[in-house]
Amino acid sequence: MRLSQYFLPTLKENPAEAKIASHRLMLRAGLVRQTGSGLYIWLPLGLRVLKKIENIVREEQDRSGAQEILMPTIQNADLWKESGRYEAYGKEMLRITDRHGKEMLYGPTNEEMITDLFRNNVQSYKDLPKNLYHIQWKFRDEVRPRYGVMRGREFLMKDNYSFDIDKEAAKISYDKMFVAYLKTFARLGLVAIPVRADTGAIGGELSHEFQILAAEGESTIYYDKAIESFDLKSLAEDISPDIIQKLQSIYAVEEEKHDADNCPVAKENLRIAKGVEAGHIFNFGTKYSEVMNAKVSGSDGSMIAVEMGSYGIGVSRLVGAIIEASNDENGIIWPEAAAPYKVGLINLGAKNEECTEACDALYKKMQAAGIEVLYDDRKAGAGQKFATMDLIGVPYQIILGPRGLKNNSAEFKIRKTGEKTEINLDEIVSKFI
Ligand code: P5A
Repeated sequence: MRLSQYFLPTLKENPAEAKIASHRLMLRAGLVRQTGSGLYIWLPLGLRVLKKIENIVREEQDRSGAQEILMPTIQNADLWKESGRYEAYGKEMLRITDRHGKEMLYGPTNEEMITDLFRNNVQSYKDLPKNLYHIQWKFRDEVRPRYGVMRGREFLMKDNYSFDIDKEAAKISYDKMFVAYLKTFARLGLVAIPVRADTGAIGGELSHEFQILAAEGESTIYYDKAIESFDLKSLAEDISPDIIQKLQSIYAVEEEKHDADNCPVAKENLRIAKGVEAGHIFNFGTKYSEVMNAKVSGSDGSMIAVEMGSYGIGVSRLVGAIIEASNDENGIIWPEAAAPYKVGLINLGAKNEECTEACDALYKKMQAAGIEVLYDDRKAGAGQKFATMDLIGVPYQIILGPRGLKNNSAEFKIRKTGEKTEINLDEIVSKFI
């Protein structure tokens, strides 16, 4: 993409309404624009990041054996009346009436709809286990939408739902998702601490939140420093049952659950940190299957209410969470996996014909090699170009000017460390593939 043609409205100044780094930077780097309370338009650059994250989430879901479906955003109120949550959900639910006077709602989550899908289509224990997911926009009329996309009213969630014949099988499904989450966050370059959580509006007994450590996170978590020995950022392919068990039993809780007098962790081993809740998983047994009559026939012919779980990742929240965990005074620092582009190519001699020709040729070569490159071909000053590229935060920069061109070389800069080296023009493409 050529920056001269890109719809990238960046801001020089910090927007007054943005209180935390990720919100500020998402506005300044032209990722999103607000269009109403808790409502955001995703601009080209932001949408690329959102899609990258969505795809990583999808790949790990598919790898876990979950199957993708797509349910609508709008739901019938009837199903929620059946489960008893229509009243219980309260003001956070956006209620809508259609032209026939039928009560509808914009889905804040999909337990009811999927339980209905399941009971209408699965009849036997032989068809279990099943695990279905979708990646779909949700709406929650939050009391205080804030921090940009981190607590929006409309937000993108990956949510899936598991169905099992008994508690033992349900725990296996829970653990599979636990592992899928660890892998997802590790691939995004994040440290996500599994924290034992309350089940709130979703209900049930067993639940973990995945908290990403970030200085300005909304949650305060208390955890045993032993968790640091797990190197959550670079988890290996196979996560053994032993590791799952250890991670699930290590002390890690939210502030409300921490009781200083009865804490099992010695004071010197206790860590207190701020976090962003990026994911939340629940095992809620037969809470929905009982009331909604989602039963299958067992091997002896008896009807059994299925054991269920639900699992959510805040896909749009993750964009903010990653920035929160990875930025500096100059802007965003994207981990490669989530970066909108891998390389930023800066033409320092946009008014110099020879230099522009060389940059154009390099840009074409990189594109042909499949490298995702953002090309700053604007007729602007060097300072402005450096600032923009740093603000956007692509992991690598290639800076080419008339002087370097004489030696057939450019500058190669790593955004994260600021480290700069010289690179021969002929070696650039192979560096990135
Ligand atoms: C699990 C999947 C659920 O809704 N039902 C289906 C369960 N869980 S949850 O914890 O309430 O939400 C899952 C994740 O969604 C993100 N999230 C949000 N993101 C942005 N803005 C919001 N207002 C918002 N609310 C929830 C979080 O990442 C949460 O972990």
